[in-house]
Amino acid sequence: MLTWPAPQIPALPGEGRQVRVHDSSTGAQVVAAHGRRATMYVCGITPYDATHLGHAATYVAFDLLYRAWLDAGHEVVMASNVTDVDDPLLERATATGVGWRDLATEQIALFAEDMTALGVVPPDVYEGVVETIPRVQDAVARLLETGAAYRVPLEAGAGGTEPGLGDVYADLSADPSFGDVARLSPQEMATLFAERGGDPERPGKRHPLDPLLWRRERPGEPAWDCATLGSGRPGWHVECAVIARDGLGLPFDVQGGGADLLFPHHEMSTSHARLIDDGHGARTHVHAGLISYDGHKMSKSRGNLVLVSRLRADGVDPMAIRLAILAQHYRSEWEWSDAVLAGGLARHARWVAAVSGNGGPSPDATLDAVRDALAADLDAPRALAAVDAWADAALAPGRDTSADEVGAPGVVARTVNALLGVRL
Ligand code: 5CA
Ligand code: ZN
Repeated sequence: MLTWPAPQIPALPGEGRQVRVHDSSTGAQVVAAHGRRATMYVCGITPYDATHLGHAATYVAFDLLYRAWLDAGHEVVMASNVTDVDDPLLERATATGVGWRDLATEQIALFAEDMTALGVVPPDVYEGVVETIPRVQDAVARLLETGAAYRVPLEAGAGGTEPGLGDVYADLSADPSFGDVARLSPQEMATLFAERGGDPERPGKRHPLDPLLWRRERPGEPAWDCATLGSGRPGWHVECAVIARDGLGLPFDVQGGGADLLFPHHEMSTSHARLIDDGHGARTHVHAGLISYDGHKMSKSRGNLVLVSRLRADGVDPMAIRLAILAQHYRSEWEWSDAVLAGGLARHARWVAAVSGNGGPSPDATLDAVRDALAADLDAPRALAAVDAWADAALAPGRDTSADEVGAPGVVARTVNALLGVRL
Protein backbone atom coordinates (compact mmCIF):
# COMPACT_ATOMS: atom_id res chain seq x y z
CA MET A 1 0.00 0.00 0.00
CA LEU A 2 1.25 3.51 -0.78
CA THR A 3 2.30 5.53 2.23
CA TRP A 4 2.69 9.29 2.39
CA PRO A 5 5.72 11.56 1.87
CA ALA A 6 8.33 11.29 4.61
CA PRO A 7 9.07 14.51 6.47
CA GLN A 8 12.63 15.73 6.31
CA ILE A 9 14.40 15.06 9.60
CA PRO A 10 17.34 17.39 10.14
CA ALA A 11 20.59 16.21 11.72
CA LEU A 12 21.35 17.40 15.24
CA PRO A 13 24.67 18.01 16.98
CA GLY A 14 25.78 15.43 19.56
CA GLU A 15 24.11 12.13 20.30
CA GLY A 16 20.68 11.02 21.36
CA ARG A 17 19.97 8.96 24.48
CA GLN A 18 18.93 5.38 24.95
CA VAL A 19 15.13 5.54 25.07
CA ARG A 20 13.05 4.00 27.85
CA VAL A 21 9.35 3.34 27.41
CA HIS A 22 6.62 2.11 29.72
CA ASP A 23 5.87 -1.56 29.10
CA SER A 24 2.11 -2.10 29.48
CA SER A 25 2.65 -5.72 30.51
CA THR A 26 4.93 -5.12 33.49
CA GLY A 27 4.50 -1.41 34.26
CA ALA A 28 8.29 -1.07 34.12
CA GLN A 29 10.23 1.43 32.04
CA VAL A 30 12.42 -0.56 29.70
CA VAL A 31 14.93 -0.07 26.91
CA ALA A 32 12.80 -1.61 24.18
CA ALA A 33 15.28 -1.52 21.29
CA HIS A 34 17.38 -4.67 21.34
CA GLY A 35 20.03 -3.83 18.79
CA ARG A 36 21.06 -1.29 16.22
CA ARG A 37 17.95 -2.22 14.26
CA ALA A 38 14.91 -1.11 16.25
CA THR A 39 11.56 -2.48 15.16
CA MET A 40 8.00 -1.50 15.91
CA TYR A 41 4.58 -2.47 14.76
CA VAL A 42 1.95 0.23 15.12
CA CYS A 43 -1.61 -0.86 14.47
CA GLY A 44 -3.14 1.18 11.67
CA ILE A 45 -6.64 2.51 11.09
CA THR A 46 -9.86 0.84 10.15
CA PRO A 47 -10.69 3.18 7.28
CA TYR A 48 -14.35 3.99 7.61
CA ASP A 49 -14.26 7.48 9.12
CA ALA A 50 -11.66 10.19 8.87
CA THR A 51 -8.73 10.64 11.25
CA HIS A 52 -9.87 12.05 14.58
CA LEU A 53 -7.76 13.60 17.31
CA GLY A 54 -7.56 10.28 19.17
CA HIS A 55 -5.96 8.55 16.17
CA ALA A 56 -3.71 11.57 15.64
CA ALA A 57 -2.52 11.53 19.26
CA THR A 58 -1.71 7.82 19.09
CA TYR A 59 0.25 8.11 15.82
CA VAL A 60 2.08 11.21 17.08
CA ALA A 61 3.07 9.25 20.22
CA PHE A 62 4.73 6.47 18.20
CA ASP A 63 6.23 9.07 15.89
CA LEU A 64 8.06 10.46 18.94
CA LEU A 65 9.48 7.00 19.59
CA TYR A 66 10.55 6.67 15.95
CA ARG A 67 12.33 10.03 16.06
CA ALA A 68 13.96 9.40 19.47
CA TRP A 69 15.24 6.02 18.23
CA LEU A 70 16.65 7.62 15.07
CA ASP A 71 18.37 10.27 17.18
CA ALA A 72 19.86 7.51 19.33
CA GLY A 73 21.48 6.05 16.21
CA HIS A 74 19.10 3.17 15.56
CA GLU A 75 18.07 1.98 12.16
CA VAL A 76 14.30 2.10 12.69
CA VAL A 77 11.87 -0.18 10.90
CA MET A 78 8.18 0.42 11.48
CA ALA A 79 5.36 -1.66 10.10
CA SER A 80 1.68 -0.80 10.06
CA ASN A 81 -1.50 -2.30 8.72
CA VAL A 82 -4.73 -0.93 7.37
CA THR A 83 -7.77 -2.94 8.43
CA ASP A 84 -9.43 -2.53 5.07
CA VAL A 85 -11.75 -5.53 5.52
CA ASP A 86 -13.54 -5.78 8.85
CA ASP A 87 -17.05 -5.68 10.28
CA PRO A 88 -17.28 -1.95 11.15
CA LEU A 89 -16.07 -0.93 7.69
CA LEU A 90 -18.48 -3.30 5.94
CA GLU A 91 -21.36 -2.15 8.17
CA ARG A 92 -20.66 1.51 7.43
CA ALA A 93 -20.41 0.81 3.70
CA THR A 94 -23.77 -0.98 3.74
CA ALA A 95 -25.41 1.74 5.85
CA THR A 96 -24.25 4.54 3.54
CA GLY A 97 -24.67 2.67 0.25
CA VAL A 98 -21.00 3.11 -0.66
CA GLY A 99 -18.89 0.18 -1.87
CA TRP A 100 -16.58 -0.99 0.93
CA ARG A 101 -13.52 -0.71 -1.32
CA ASP A 102 -14.44 2.86 -2.29
CA LEU A 103 -15.04 3.83 1.34
CA ALA A 104 -11.68 2.37 2.38
CA THR A 105 -9.79 3.97 -0.51
CA GLU A 106 -11.22 7.38 0.25
CA GLN A 107 -10.51 7.16 3.98
CA ILE A 108 -6.99 5.77 3.51
CA ALA A 109 -6.20 8.78 1.29
CA LEU A 110 -7.60 11.21 3.84
CA PHE A 111 -5.59 9.56 6.62
CA ALA A 112 -2.42 9.90 4.51
CA GLU A 113 -3.11 13.61 4.02
CA ASP A 114 -3.66 14.10 7.74
CA MET A 115 -0.50 12.21 8.66
CA THR A 116 1.51 14.21 6.12
CA ALA A 117 0.17 17.47 7.52
CA LEU A 118 0.98 16.36 11.09
CA GLY A 119 4.54 15.43 10.11
CA VAL A 120 4.20 11.76 11.07
CA VAL A 121 6.96 9.57 9.61
CA PRO A 122 5.32 6.99 7.32
CA PRO A 123 5.69 3.28 8.09
CA ASP A 124 8.46 1.42 6.27
CA VAL A 125 6.10 -1.51 5.74
CA TYR A 126 2.45 -0.63 5.12
CA GLU A 127 -0.08 -3.27 4.16
CA GLY A 128 -3.80 -3.61 3.89
CA VAL A 129 -5.54 -6.85 4.77
CA VAL A 130 -6.53 -7.31 1.13
CA GLU A 131 -2.83 -7.50 0.25
CA THR A 132 -2.06 -10.20 2.79
CA ILE A 133 -4.83 -12.75 2.19
CA PRO A 134 -2.66 -15.63 0.88
CA ARG A 135 -0.18 -15.23 3.73
CA VAL A 136 -2.95 -15.13 6.31
CA GLN A 137 -4.49 -18.23 4.73
CA ASP A 138 -1.18 -20.07 5.01
CA ALA A 139 -0.77 -19.04 8.63
CA VAL A 140 -4.30 -20.15 9.55
CA ALA A 141 -3.90 -23.44 7.67
CA ARG A 142 -0.71 -24.06 9.60
CA LEU A 143 -2.40 -23.41 12.94
CA LEU A 144 -5.07 -25.94 11.95
CA GLU A 145 -2.39 -28.49 11.07
CA THR A 146 -0.59 -28.08 14.38
CA GLY A 147 -3.83 -28.32 16.36
CA ALA A 148 -3.66 -24.71 17.58
CA ALA A 149 -6.85 -23.90 15.67
CA TYR A 150 -10.15 -25.65 15.01
CA ARG A 151 -13.22 -25.34 12.83
CA VAL A 152 -16.65 -24.29 14.07
CA PRO A 153 -19.70 -25.33 12.01
CA LEU A 154 -21.60 -22.61 10.18
CA GLU A 155 -25.22 -21.53 10.39
CA ALA A 156 -27.45 -22.32 7.40
CA GLY A 157 -26.79 -20.11 4.37
CA ALA A 158 -23.15 -19.40 5.22
CA GLY A 159 -20.07 -20.80 3.54
CA GLY A 160 -20.84 -20.17 -0.15
CA THR A 161 -20.48 -23.30 -2.23
CA GLU A 162 -18.62 -25.28 0.47
CA PRO A 163 -20.65 -24.84 3.66
CA GLY A 164 -19.01 -27.95 5.16
CA LEU A 165 -15.82 -26.12 6.05
CA GLY A 166 -16.48 -24.01 9.11
CA ASP A 167 -15.13 -20.76 10.51
CA VAL A 168 -11.69 -21.20 12.06
CA TYR A 169 -10.87 -20.21 15.64
CA ALA A 170 -7.60 -20.20 17.56
CA ASP A 171 -7.48 -22.62 20.48
CA LEU A 172 -5.98 -20.43 23.19
CA SER A 173 -5.18 -23.45 25.33
CA ALA A 174 -2.40 -24.22 22.80
CA ASP A 175 -0.52 -21.15 24.00
CA PRO A 176 0.72 -21.44 27.59
CA SER A 177 1.82 -17.79 27.52
CA PHE A 178 -1.62 -16.48 26.65
CA GLY A 179 -2.48 -13.70 29.10
CA ASP A 180 1.08 -12.43 29.57
CA VAL A 181 0.52 -9.28 27.53
CA ALA A 182 -2.36 -7.62 29.36
CA ARG A 183 -2.21 -9.69 32.58
CA LEU A 184 -5.92 -9.41 33.28
CA SER A 185 -8.23 -11.54 35.39
CA PRO A 186 -10.55 -14.00 33.58
CA GLN A 187 -13.47 -11.70 34.42
CA GLU A 188 -11.75 -8.61 32.97
CA MET A 189 -10.82 -10.55 29.85
CA ALA A 190 -14.39 -11.74 29.39
CA THR A 191 -15.79 -8.22 29.68
CA LEU A 192 -13.33 -6.59 27.31
CA PHE A 193 -13.52 -9.40 24.77
CA ALA A 194 -17.30 -8.94 24.55
CA GLU A 195 -16.98 -5.14 24.31
CA ARG A 196 -14.22 -5.03 21.74
CA GLY A 197 -15.24 -7.10 18.78
CA GLY A 198 -15.16 -10.61 20.32
CA ASP A 199 -17.93 -13.23 20.06
CA PRO A 200 -17.98 -15.09 23.40
CA GLU A 201 -21.46 -16.47 22.73
CA ARG A 202 -20.67 -18.15 19.42
CA PRO A 203 -21.89 -21.75 19.73
CA GLY A 204 -19.30 -24.42 19.07
CA LYS A 205 -16.24 -22.63 20.41
CA ARG A 206 -14.05 -24.53 22.84
CA HIS A 207 -13.57 -21.45 25.03
CA PRO A 208 -15.56 -18.20 24.94
CA LEU A 209 -12.34 -16.16 24.45
CA ASP A 210 -11.05 -18.15 21.46
CA PRO A 211 -10.63 -15.58 18.67
CA LEU A 212 -11.74 -15.84 15.05
CA LEU A 213 -8.97 -16.56 12.54
CA TRP A 214 -10.89 -17.14 9.32
CA ARG A 215 -14.50 -16.11 8.75
CA ARG A 216 -16.20 -18.11 6.06
CA GLU A 217 -18.17 -16.44 3.32
CA ARG A 218 -21.51 -14.89 4.35
CA PRO A 219 -24.13 -13.57 1.94
CA GLY A 220 -23.24 -10.01 0.94
CA GLU A 221 -19.76 -10.06 2.50
CA PRO A 222 -16.48 -10.02 0.60
CA ALA A 223 -14.70 -13.36 0.47
CA TRP A 224 -11.50 -14.77 -1.00
CA ASP A 225 -11.15 -18.32 -2.28
CA CYS A 226 -8.99 -20.75 -0.41
CA ALA A 227 -8.74 -24.47 -1.11
CA THR A 228 -7.89 -25.52 2.44
CA LEU A 229 -10.01 -23.10 4.47
CA GLY A 230 -12.87 -22.44 2.08
CA SER A 231 -13.89 -18.99 0.81
CA GLY A 232 -13.82 -16.30 3.47
CA ARG A 233 -11.85 -13.46 5.01
CA PRO A 234 -9.30 -13.06 7.81
CA GLY A 235 -10.12 -12.38 11.45
CA TRP A 236 -8.77 -9.17 12.91
CA HIS A 237 -5.84 -10.20 15.15
CA VAL A 238 -4.15 -12.60 12.75
CA GLU A 239 -3.78 -9.85 10.17
CA CYS A 240 -1.50 -7.86 12.49
CA ALA A 241 0.44 -10.98 13.52
CA VAL A 242 1.19 -11.86 9.89
CA ILE A 243 2.09 -8.32 8.79
CA ALA A 244 4.40 -7.89 11.80
CA ARG A 245 6.05 -11.28 11.19
CA ASP A 246 6.66 -10.61 7.50
CA GLY A 247 7.52 -6.93 7.82
CA LEU A 248 9.75 -7.01 10.90
CA GLY A 249 10.58 -10.62 11.70
CA LEU A 250 9.90 -12.23 15.07
CA PRO A 251 10.43 -11.30 17.80
CA PHE A 252 10.24 -7.55 17.31
CA ASP A 253 10.78 -4.71 19.77
CA VAL A 254 7.57 -2.75 20.25
CA GLN A 255 3.92 -3.41 19.54
CA GLY A 256 1.96 -0.20 19.82
CA GLY A 257 -1.44 1.40 19.61
CA GLY A 258 -4.09 3.08 21.71
CA ALA A 259 -4.90 1.63 25.14
CA ASP A 260 -8.10 0.05 23.79
CA LEU A 261 -5.93 -2.38 21.80
CA LEU A 262 -4.10 -3.92 24.77
CA PHE A 263 -6.84 -6.50 25.21
CA PRO A 264 -7.97 -8.41 23.32
CA HIS A 265 -6.17 -7.24 20.18
CA HIS A 266 -2.53 -7.23 21.25
CA GLU A 267 -2.97 -10.20 23.55
CA MET A 268 -4.41 -12.22 20.67
CA SER A 269 -2.07 -11.01 17.92
CA THR A 270 0.93 -11.75 20.14
CA SER A 271 -0.43 -15.21 20.86
CA HIS A 272 -0.95 -15.86 17.12
CA ALA A 273 2.58 -14.62 16.36
CA ARG A 274 4.02 -17.05 18.93
CA LEU A 275 2.21 -19.96 17.37
CA ILE A 276 2.61 -19.26 13.64
CA ASP A 277 6.38 -19.16 13.67
CA ASP A 278 7.61 -20.49 17.00
CA GLY A 279 8.40 -16.86 17.58
CA HIS A 280 7.75 -14.66 20.54
CA GLY A 281 5.69 -11.81 19.12
CA ALA A 282 6.50 -8.38 20.50
CA ARG A 283 8.96 -7.98 23.36
CA THR A 284 7.44 -4.76 24.67
CA HIS A 285 3.90 -3.42 24.50
CA VAL A 286 3.37 0.31 24.50
CA HIS A 287 -0.02 2.02 24.66
CA ALA A 288 -1.21 5.57 24.29
CA GLY A 289 -3.97 6.93 26.53
CA LEU A 290 -7.40 7.42 25.02
CA ILE A 291 -8.55 10.90 24.13
CA SER A 292 -12.09 11.93 24.93
CA TYR A 293 -14.37 14.68 23.76
CA ASP A 294 -17.66 15.81 25.27
CA GLY A 295 -17.08 13.47 28.21
CA HIS A 296 -16.61 10.23 26.28
CA LYS A 297 -13.78 8.42 24.52
CA MET A 298 -13.57 9.88 21.03
CA SER A 299 -14.73 7.07 18.78
CA LYS A 300 -16.11 6.50 15.35
CA SER A 301 -18.86 4.33 16.75
CA ARG A 302 -20.02 7.07 19.18
CA GLY A 303 -19.56 9.85 16.63
CA ASN A 304 -18.07 12.44 19.05
CA LEU A 305 -15.24 13.22 16.70
CA VAL A 306 -12.95 16.15 16.16
CA LEU A 307 -11.45 15.49 12.75
CA VAL A 308 -7.95 16.57 11.84
CA SER A 309 -9.17 17.27 8.31
CA ARG A 310 -11.95 19.51 9.66
CA LEU A 311 -9.49 21.57 11.71
CA ARG A 312 -7.20 21.84 8.69
CA ALA A 313 -10.10 22.94 6.50
CA ASP A 314 -10.85 25.61 9.12
CA GLY A 315 -7.33 26.94 8.60
CA VAL A 316 -5.69 25.59 11.76
CA ASP A 317 -1.95 25.06 11.24
CA PRO A 318 -1.32 21.30 11.67
CA MET A 319 1.83 22.10 13.64
CA ALA A 320 -0.34 23.84 16.23
CA ILE A 321 -2.52 20.69 16.37
CA ARG A 322 0.62 18.64 16.93
CA LEU A 323 1.77 20.98 19.69
CA ALA A 324 -1.68 20.81 21.30
CA ILE A 325 -1.38 17.00 21.37
CA LEU A 326 2.20 17.04 22.69
CA ALA A 327 1.22 19.16 25.68
CA GLN A 328 -0.14 15.95 27.30
CA HIS A 329 1.94 12.90 28.10
CA TYR A 330 1.13 10.14 25.61
CA ARG A 331 -0.01 7.74 28.32
CA SER A 332 -2.40 10.13 30.01
CA GLU A 333 -6.09 10.14 29.21
CA TRP A 334 -7.21 13.62 28.38
CA GLU A 335 -10.01 15.55 26.83
CA TRP A 336 -9.72 17.56 23.63
CA SER A 337 -11.15 21.08 24.00
CA ASP A 338 -10.93 24.54 22.50
CA ALA A 339 -8.56 25.44 25.33
CA VAL A 340 -6.18 22.60 24.38
CA LEU A 341 -6.16 23.83 20.78
CA ALA A 342 -5.71 27.44 21.89
CA GLY A 343 -2.67 26.32 23.91
CA GLY A 344 -1.17 24.71 20.80
CA LEU A 345 -1.81 27.78 18.68
CA ALA A 346 -0.29 30.14 21.24
CA ARG A 347 2.79 27.99 21.74
CA HIS A 348 3.29 27.64 18.00
CA ALA A 349 3.12 31.42 17.49
CA ARG A 350 5.56 32.02 20.34
CA TRP A 351 8.08 29.46 19.13
CA VAL A 352 7.92 30.83 15.57
CA ALA A 353 8.64 34.30 16.92
CA ALA A 354 11.47 33.01 19.11
CA VAL A 355 13.35 31.25 16.30
CA SER A 356 12.93 34.21 13.95
CA GLY A 357 15.52 36.40 15.66
CA ASN A 358 19.13 36.95 14.59
CA GLY A 359 20.88 34.87 17.19
CA GLY A 360 19.69 33.87 20.62
CA PRO A 361 20.67 32.26 23.93
CA SER A 362 22.78 29.09 23.75
CA PRO A 363 20.66 26.13 22.57
CA ASP A 364 22.86 23.44 24.16
CA ALA A 365 20.94 22.99 27.41
CA THR A 366 17.65 23.00 25.49
CA LEU A 367 18.74 20.23 23.13
CA ASP A 368 19.98 18.20 26.13
CA ALA A 369 16.74 18.73 28.01
CA VAL A 370 14.57 17.72 25.05
CA ARG A 371 16.64 14.58 24.55
CA ASP A 372 16.51 13.71 28.25
CA ALA A 373 12.75 14.23 28.38
CA LEU A 374 12.03 12.04 25.36
CA ALA A 375 14.36 9.31 26.57
CA ALA A 376 12.31 9.14 29.80
CA ASP A 377 9.20 7.48 28.38
CA LEU A 378 8.64 10.13 25.69
CA ASP A 379 7.91 12.95 28.13
CA ALA A 380 6.77 15.51 25.57
CA PRO A 381 5.32 18.00 28.10
CA ARG A 382 8.76 18.22 29.73
CA ALA A 383 10.37 18.68 26.31
CA LEU A 384 7.92 21.49 25.49
CA ALA A 385 8.72 23.18 28.79
CA ALA A 386 12.43 23.16 27.91
CA VAL A 387 11.75 24.83 24.56
CA ASP A 388 9.35 27.28 26.24
CA ALA A 389 12.16 28.29 28.60
CA TRP A 390 14.46 29.00 25.66
CA ALA A 391 11.72 30.93 23.85
CA ASP A 392 11.01 32.96 26.99
CA ALA A 393 14.68 33.83 27.27
CA ALA A 394 14.96 34.67 23.57
CA LEU A 395 11.88 36.90 23.63
CA ALA A 396 12.51 38.60 27.00
CA PRO A 397 12.24 42.36 26.47
CA GLY A 398 15.48 44.28 26.94
CA ARG A 399 17.48 41.12 27.64
CA ASP A 400 21.27 41.02 27.60
CA THR A 401 22.30 39.77 24.14
CA SER A 402 26.06 39.89 24.68
CA ALA A 403 26.36 36.08 24.98
CA ASP A 404 24.00 35.30 22.09
CA GLU A 405 24.99 32.68 19.56
CA VAL A 406 24.22 33.45 15.98
CA GLY A 407 23.24 29.87 15.13
CA ALA A 408 21.04 29.30 18.20
CA PRO A 409 17.61 29.81 16.62
CA GLY A 410 18.52 27.36 13.86
CA VAL A 411 19.63 24.68 16.33
CA VAL A 412 16.44 25.08 18.37
CA ALA A 413 14.28 24.95 15.23
CA ARG A 414 16.07 21.79 14.08
CA THR A 415 15.73 20.23 17.55
CA VAL A 416 12.01 20.89 17.56
CA ASN A 417 11.69 19.63 14.00
CA ALA A 418 13.79 16.46 14.34
CA LEU A 419 12.67 15.31 17.79
CA LEU A 420 9.18 16.70 18.22
CA GLY A 421 8.17 16.71 14.55
CA VAL A 422 7.19 20.37 14.70
CA ARG A 423 8.29 22.43 11.71
CA LEU A 424 8.49 26.12 12.65
N1 5CA B 1 -7.39 -1.17 12.71
C1 5CA B 1 -7.41 -1.36 14.13
C2 5CA B 1 -6.07 -1.75 14.68
S1 5CA B 1 -5.41 -3.16 13.87
C3 5CA B 1 -7.94 -0.13 14.85
O1 5CA B 1 -8.05 -0.15 16.06
N2 5CA B 1 -8.27 0.90 14.07
S2 5CA B 1 -8.90 2.26 14.62
O2 5CA B 1 -9.09 3.08 13.44
O3 5CA B 1 -10.06 1.99 15.39
O4 5CA B 1 -7.86 2.91 15.56
C4 5CA B 1 -6.58 3.29 15.07
C5 5CA B 1 -5.66 3.63 16.24
O5 5CA B 1 -6.17 4.77 16.95
C6 5CA B 1 -5.57 2.50 17.28
O6 5CA B 1 -4.25 2.43 17.78
C7 5CA B 1 -6.51 2.96 18.37
O7 5CA B 1 -6.15 2.44 19.63
C8 5CA B 1 -6.29 4.46 18.33
N3 5CA B 1 -7.45 5.20 18.87
C9 5CA B 1 -8.76 5.06 18.54
N4 5CA B 1 -9.52 5.90 19.28
C10 5CA B 1 -8.67 6.60 20.09
C11 5CA B 1 -8.83 7.62 21.08
N5 5CA B 1 -10.03 8.11 21.39
N6 5CA B 1 -7.73 8.09 21.69
C12 5CA B 1 -6.49 7.61 21.38
N7 5CA B 1 -6.28 6.67 20.45
C13 5CA B 1 -7.35 6.16 19.81
ZN1 ZN C 1 -3.70 -4.24 14.87
